[in-house]
Amino acid sequence: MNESVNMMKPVEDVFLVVDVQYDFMPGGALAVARGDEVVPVINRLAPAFSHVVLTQDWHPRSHVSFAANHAGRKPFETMAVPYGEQVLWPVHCVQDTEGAALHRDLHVPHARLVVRKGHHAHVDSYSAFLEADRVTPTGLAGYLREVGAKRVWLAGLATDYCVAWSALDARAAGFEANVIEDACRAIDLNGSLERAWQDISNAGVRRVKSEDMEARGTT
Ligand code: VGL
Ligand code: ZN
Repeated sequence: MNESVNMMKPVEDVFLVVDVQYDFMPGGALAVARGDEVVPVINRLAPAFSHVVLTQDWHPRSHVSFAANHAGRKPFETMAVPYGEQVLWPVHCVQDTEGAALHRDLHVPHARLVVRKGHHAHVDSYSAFLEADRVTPTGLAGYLREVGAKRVWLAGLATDYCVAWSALDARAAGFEANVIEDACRAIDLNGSLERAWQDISNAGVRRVKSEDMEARGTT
């Protein structure tokens, strides 16, 4: 137990640690600049939560979001798909590959649940709650309600994609949502980070810093 961090209420606060996977680390297939820096921050915060949920981006090799699966398309272009505009990414987080593994230095032995998302070949899922078709649930909202969660604290990768979408959907599902900004790093593609912070604040998601949580005992 890290004594600089006060215990939060046992069931109401959930730490949601998003996609701390090798493909999002420097040198990975879809590298996020300084993505590895989130690991020690998350490790420091995690003991304050009795309830931690991890997510893992977990795609089949045939996934719709991979540029390589569309003739003539390149990574970071967008493409119209039945549920809207899809950013085309380098092949990343393929199920059961080393790139999809959680960072070995992530130390959250008490995490109770790992939500794997993006497993349908034809639908992406940035959000830990709802797939990109905006109708298919992952089951996380139901799980959190059933265990009595009220507030979700988000960290991980990437701020402007999976963290932001998860925060917005947490809020839409009726949870209070807080993004811990220094426990996240962004991809920042064509202004996506600025847009994500805008959307986050418009939706009533709070933006917090880990040092403030530690100083105030969080909530
Ligand atoms: C992510 C792009 C594609 C993320 C996942 O974890 O933010 N971004 N797949
Ligand atoms: Zn992905």
